[in-house]
Amino acid sequence: MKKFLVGLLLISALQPVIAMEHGGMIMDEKGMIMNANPNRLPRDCPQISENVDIIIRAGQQYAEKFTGKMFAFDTQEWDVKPCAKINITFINDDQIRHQLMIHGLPGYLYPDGMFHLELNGTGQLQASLILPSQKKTYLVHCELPQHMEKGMKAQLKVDGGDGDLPSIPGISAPVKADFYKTNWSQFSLAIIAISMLIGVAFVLLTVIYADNLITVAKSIKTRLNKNK
Ligand SMILES: [Cu+2]
Repeated sequence: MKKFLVGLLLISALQPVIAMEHGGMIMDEKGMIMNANPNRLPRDCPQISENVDIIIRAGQQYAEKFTGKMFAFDTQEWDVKPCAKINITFINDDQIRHQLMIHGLPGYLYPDGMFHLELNGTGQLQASLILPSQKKTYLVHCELPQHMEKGMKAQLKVDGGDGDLPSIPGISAPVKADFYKTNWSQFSLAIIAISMLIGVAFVLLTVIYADNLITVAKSIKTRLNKNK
């Protein structure tokens, strides 16, 4: 009975630790790290080939160079060697929530094939992952509604990758191009009408006064010749 109670006490004492480890997730009020993997080697990797430190910044300011986009990472593509260990520093420069999710990873190391960092506002997180040897392009994005569509999409290539993903800002063509309707207000229509009138008037005046213009041009030419 005593042994049983001691056992029960030990299990309950370990419970918070077990809870923290559950699903490979570390979470606090600032953000979350899910499925970080700093030391387990993929099956096809005898050892880590290289250590790559990557700083990835997220924010609206990084979307300014992409027409029609609202959110972006500061870099849209990374290329690493097979079996590379990537040490990511994820910095959110916005005051809103952003994620850095990498998809398509092997499920035996990364549940749901996913590595996930998240910051609820301005802040910074650090986590590592080890990539398999396969020549592949992994999707990197923020999964908050409309953030990927509005530009928060990038790609992580291993060994040059197996092609470009669509709709990567500045890299690949969008699957569905943005369409911006023209806002035809009375003011813009008036501007167009006035511009057309000026254009027509200019042509008409040129035709009507063609003789006069030729005379003026001739007199200027004569004066210039005299001055020589
Ligand atoms: Cu986001």
